[in-house]
Amino acid sequence: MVCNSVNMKRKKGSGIVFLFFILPLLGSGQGGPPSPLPTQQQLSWHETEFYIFVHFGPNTFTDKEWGEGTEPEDLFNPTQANCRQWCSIAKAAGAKGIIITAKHHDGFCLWPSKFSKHTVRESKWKNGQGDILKELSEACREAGLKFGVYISPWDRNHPDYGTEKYNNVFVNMMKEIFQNYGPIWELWWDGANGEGPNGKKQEYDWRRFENTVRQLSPKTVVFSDIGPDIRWVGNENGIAGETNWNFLDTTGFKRGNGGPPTDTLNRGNINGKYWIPAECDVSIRPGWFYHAEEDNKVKTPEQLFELYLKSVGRGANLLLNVPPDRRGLIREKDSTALIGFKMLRDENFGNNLLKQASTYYEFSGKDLSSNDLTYRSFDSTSSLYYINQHNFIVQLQQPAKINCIVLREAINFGQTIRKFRVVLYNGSKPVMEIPGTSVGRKRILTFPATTITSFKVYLVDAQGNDNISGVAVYLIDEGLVEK
Ligand code: FUL
Repeated sequence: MVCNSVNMKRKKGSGIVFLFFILPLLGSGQGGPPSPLPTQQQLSWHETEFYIFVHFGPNTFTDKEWGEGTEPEDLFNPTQANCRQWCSIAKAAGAKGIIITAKHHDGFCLWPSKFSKHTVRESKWKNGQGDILKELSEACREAGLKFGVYISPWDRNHPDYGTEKYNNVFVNMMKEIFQNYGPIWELWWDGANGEGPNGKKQEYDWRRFENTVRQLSPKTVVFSDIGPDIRWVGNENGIAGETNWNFLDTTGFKRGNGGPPTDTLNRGNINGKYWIPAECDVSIRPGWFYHAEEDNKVKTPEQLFELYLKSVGRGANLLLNVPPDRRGLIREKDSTALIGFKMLRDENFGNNLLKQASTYYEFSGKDLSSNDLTYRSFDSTSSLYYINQHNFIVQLQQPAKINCIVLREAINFGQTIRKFRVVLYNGSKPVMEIPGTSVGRKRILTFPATTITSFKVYLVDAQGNDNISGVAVYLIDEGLVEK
């Protein structure tokens, strides 16, 4: 890709197209403290943006959220389980992957693990010949979806739980999963640590677990309360902090109860030592597992859109749980809501009004009336442009009513923008000011619809060079503006 940067005096009508691209040619921050950087795996994780969580297991058949571990295996008997149906719904919803509860706290394994006697093999389903992980991993591959696995270390069934032997069991189970069903894109470790069948709690050997995964599959991104790759957002409502740093200090903290305060997880640490971005997990229904009585409590497309603004729109990722029912199928109510959610995203983010912007200026000085404004044009065929100054102005070709501005930061160079201000203008008159802090991968700002002719973005407190890599402007449905 070639960065076509032309510095010229005010020139109109350059037909600039504003699209979202991460640019390879920007300098990294200068002057400030070095910012932690994402790994390649984390960077591509950021780009997955939205994916589906699947909670499925004995709880689906007992109407519980946390099984006891004593449930007879025969309970698990989905009559029409079809992982391809889950995948086609996920695809239609624009999700990029699926993460399944391979083992929840009740210890039941959705694959025939050699290290447990509480698995699909002991169930009636397909006469004990079934294997959900096999079916789902294959269906995801066919559909071009990423495949992830949730595995709870807490196990209320396993006889070894609460003894050192259990750490071997857990490591062996992970080996089975990686070797038989990989590649595993994301591994999800639940930090819960309760009593097992013998009344004892387990001392999890996290260091060993982590080494095992790194060795087996260095490209897998590992989620837990505190990473190492992705952190919990501190709530199960799917909402990231309006200020959301991709950094976290983990020294001295443990997974589960020994984690940082939830508001820290929600916002990250501004000067945190490690790049550990937030993932927002939330269910489309009140519970994580399917319960028929919640059929009328499925979130609406509008509610899902709001969650999207409060997760992806704040630089985090959205992991939306959609639980299959006792047949092993996603209900129509849920899939209808998901398709509606996709339509709302397409309709509202389909028309970037900056495509019609005639001129785009950068300015480094405070005084915008200066004649010394410069602009950088970019090659619209390769659709890239860059800004390497601290402020810039976007001039529209004609006045337009807008209520949404999207900023993107080139996070491959770190997260350097700490404070920004957007000022909307109608002619020479400022009509609204929107202050903000973090930008991150994507920052979606919504506000009451306003007619503007231009806007200025002030990057007030960037650590080094600001690395804005994308700007877009929309008029979204008024009812969708963030409350
Ligand atoms: C929690 C679990 O206890 C819930 O059952 C659910 O799996 C949720 C995603 O994580 O820690």
